[in-house]
Amino acid sequence: MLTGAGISAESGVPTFRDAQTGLWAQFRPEDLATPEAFLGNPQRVWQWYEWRRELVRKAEPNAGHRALVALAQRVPRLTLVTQNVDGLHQRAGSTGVVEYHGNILRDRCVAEGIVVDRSPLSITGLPECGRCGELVRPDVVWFGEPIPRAALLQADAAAGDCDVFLSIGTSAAVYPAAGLAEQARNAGATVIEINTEATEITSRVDLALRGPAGEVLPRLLELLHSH
Ligand code: BJW
Repeated sequence: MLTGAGISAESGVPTFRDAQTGLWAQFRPEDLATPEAFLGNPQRVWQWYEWRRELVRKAEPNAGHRALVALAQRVPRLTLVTQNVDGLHQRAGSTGVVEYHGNILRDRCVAEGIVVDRSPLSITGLPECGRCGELVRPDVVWFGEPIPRAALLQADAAAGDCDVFLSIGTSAAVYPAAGLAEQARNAGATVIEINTEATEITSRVDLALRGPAGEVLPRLLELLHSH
């Protein structure tokens, strides 16, 4: 299954593309979520990420996240691939979560390319690597950057070898994540979408369940229990 920002919306974490409340209604992705934007203006990019980190830290997992924890206990094999960088699936209790676009709460050294702790001392006012003193960046995947190799391989393998593929709370507008549902379908899986609205893939899914993930997923679980 693949989750997106919609599953965390009910936890108060803004989505990207919802018309009124989405982050891209307020901010331009090319100013904030590209390596070029970071190189050109790290202060601005860090300001935005610190604001979002604060939101994520204060957020709590919701009924949708919890339903997926329970679902994993009900089915023999479940791979949870998330585009979300908020760690809410893990905080709800999901294990083995494949973080396709990284995690906003981790820092990565720009020079070494590895996850690091920040230096407590910073001369520039920007966060610096505790190991080498270079600039750190959020450990997320920006536009134009590759998906972490292990996550890419795990997601491809799961999509190519599943009976049911759930696409939950994602607009399916960003690739390569958006291609996973198609990969699953081509491999013979039943594709089910759970979303408050129609998306790019709605016309190609077997079943579209309309509604908030925090309501639809617990209901789905109830139905499984009664069978
Ligand atoms: C609810 C709900 C509720 C609301 N319940 N539902 C092929 C074709 C065209 C372009 C490309 C292509 N392949 C690659 C590209 C380029 C690009 C891309 O896809 N661009 C498109 C926009 C056209 N992709 C990339 O650049 C990717 N990298 C790449 O391809 O690298 C190639 C490469 C290889 C080798 C070397 C070098 C390069 C990387 C993409 C990175 C995306 N990053 C972001 C930011 C992450 C960090 C951060 O958070 O700051 O990831 S962008 C943003 O979009 C974020 C999300 O994970 C991602 C997806 O968004 P998501 O989750 O779907 O959210 P929304 O807001 O779009 O949708 C929310 C949905 O929820 C809506 O449908 C609502 O209706 C619904 N909803 N409330 C249920 N309660």
